Parts: sequence; C-alpha cells; structure tokens
Amino acid sequence: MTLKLFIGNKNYSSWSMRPWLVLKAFGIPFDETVIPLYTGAADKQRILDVTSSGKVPALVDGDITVWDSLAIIEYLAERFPDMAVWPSDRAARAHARAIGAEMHGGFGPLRRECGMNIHRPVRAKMLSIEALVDIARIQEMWIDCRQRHARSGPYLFGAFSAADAMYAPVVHRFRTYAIDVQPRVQDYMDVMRMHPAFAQWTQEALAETLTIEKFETD
Ligand SMILES: N[C@@H](CCC(=O)N[C@@H](CS)C(=O)NCC(=O)O)C(=O)O
Repeated sequence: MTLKLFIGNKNYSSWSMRPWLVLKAFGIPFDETVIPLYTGAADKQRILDVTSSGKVPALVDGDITVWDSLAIIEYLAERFPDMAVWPSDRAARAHARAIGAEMHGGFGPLRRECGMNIHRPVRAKMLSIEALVDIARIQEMWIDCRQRHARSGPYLFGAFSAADAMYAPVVHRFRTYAIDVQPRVQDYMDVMRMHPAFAQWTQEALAETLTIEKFETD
C-alpha cells in the first residue's frame, strides 16, 4: 500500500518540508495531500480526520498513522532499513540524530522571528540577540559537520541524510532574511538548493497562490 503524506502549504510549512524531502530524496513512493493551513474550521477538520494532533505533517502507512516530522523520519528510517536515511556509521548517526533533535526541539527565537516564507522577497530584518545566537550555533554545527565529512560528499554527513532534511527550512530562512553567513555555510546552502528534492519543493512552494496574512507581516 502506498504511503500517504499529509502536509501544509509548501510555502510556509517547514515541518512538512522535512519528511517530504526524506521521502523524495530516497525515492520512496508516496501520495501527498496538501491541506491549506489556518484557512478555517473545514481544513482544520481535514487534518483532525487524519491525526488528532491537529497538525501536519502526518504519514499514513496502511493502518499506521505517524504524526510529527521527526517521528515520521524515524519511522521511515526503520521502515526502509536499506536506505541510509540516517548515516550508516554509528558515530555519525548519533551526531546526525543529535543535531536533528536540536533543530526539532530548539531555535525558538529563529523560528519565531524568521518563519519560513519561501516567496518572501529577500531582505534583512532586525533580529533579537537570541535569534542571532541561534544563527551562530547552526553555522557552527554545519561547519563542524562539513569539516568532518567533506571527503564523503557535499552534505552535512557526506551523503544526503535526514540531518539535511531537518535543516532544509533553515536554508530558506538564511536566504530570505539575508543572513550574513560564513563562506562554508554559503557553499552548503548552494549545494542544498541544487538538490532535486529541495528544488522541487521550492518550485512548488513558489507556484502556490494562497497566502497566510499573519505570516506576511515582515
Ligand atoms: N512538532 C510538530 C510541529 C507540527 C506543526 O506545528 N505543524 C504546523 C504547520 S508547520 C501545523 O500543522 N499547524 C496547523 C495548526 O496548528 O492548526 C512536527 O514536528 O511535526
């Protein structure tokens, strides 16, 4: 039975982007359903019909429903053990999971102040010290990963993995909010933007016409 992924608007839904990228990047077949966010009770009900969390993303695999971006990625890693969704080396895998968890549970100031909005015209914005600390931490982690794994490929852990998917929305945020990044970070962002799955999501996000006013204020 084909996997079904329920996601929000591609322009805004950073949590949806992450498992979608994993599915696409690893060539796992799936059907996707986009449910527009914050449009009212009917669309909210469509999400609730899939998951009582009331949030996307959610993955349905037969009679198994998994919600939450990171739980879905872990489910995919377990469901497709032959694909290196996480790096196959144990130390690298532990490191990748740690930075994935740090993204999932942290960086509140950056997430609040620089919401993913792919069609936002590129321009800088005044950010809090806390958001700047988040940005410095992410750059430090990316550079550390690239230094360790430069020889095995251009992504955080060499080959594309769930760690890249977890940080993909940050690549959009750094670009649209004109964050002044270090050259090695820019190189990584350029590599990510060339990834076919990342490029496809971006193109489809830009083709969306529905806007969410509260995310268009800055
Ligand atoms: N921790 C969750 C967060 C999911 C989440 O906040 N999703 C947002 C869209 S990106 C949502 O569904 N919002 C709709 C709502 O709250 O009504 C995850 O990682 O999947």
